[in-house]
Amino acid sequence: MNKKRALKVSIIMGSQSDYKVMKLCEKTLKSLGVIFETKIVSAHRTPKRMYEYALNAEKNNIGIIIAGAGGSAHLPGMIAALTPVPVLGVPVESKKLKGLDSLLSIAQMPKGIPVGTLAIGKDGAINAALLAASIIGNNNSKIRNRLKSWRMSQTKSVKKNPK
Ligand code: RP5
Repeated sequence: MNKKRALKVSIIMGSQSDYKVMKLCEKTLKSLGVIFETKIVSAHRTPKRMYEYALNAEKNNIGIIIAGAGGSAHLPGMIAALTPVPVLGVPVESKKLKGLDSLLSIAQMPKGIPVGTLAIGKDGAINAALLAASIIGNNNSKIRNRLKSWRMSQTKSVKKNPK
């Protein structure tokens, strides 16, 4: 790992079709000024790409990986097995089982290889980005302060009355 450069967040997804959900990670990280990259890496369809990506994650200055996948969602767990870089998993909604398959595939990791699992779909994608920013904020006061402001505006946006 290159200590002089700021650690980036790496957003990966199993398919182009996941991007409609995972682009919310990009939008959220952008709004907080967090450096990120985005790639398609599939555990099943591009296993060699996945292996190379995970083995080079530390060297490529990646501080947190956000991995989105749907259905039999092995990507986050396989990546976590190949690198010590922390992995946050976003279960993408699947056509047949509405993402319950994705959620269970990502959350039910055996002890020893953790994946921090977020909610299914768009909420999970946004929260993965917020969580990544809050972890990076431990060593980056600018990001920490932007996250505090983000939360303050969220609080202000909640009306007192429903009408
Ligand atoms: C998974 O299969 C992907 O993460 C995606 O959510 C799902 C369906 O992929 P496509 O058939 O849309 O390419 O690997």
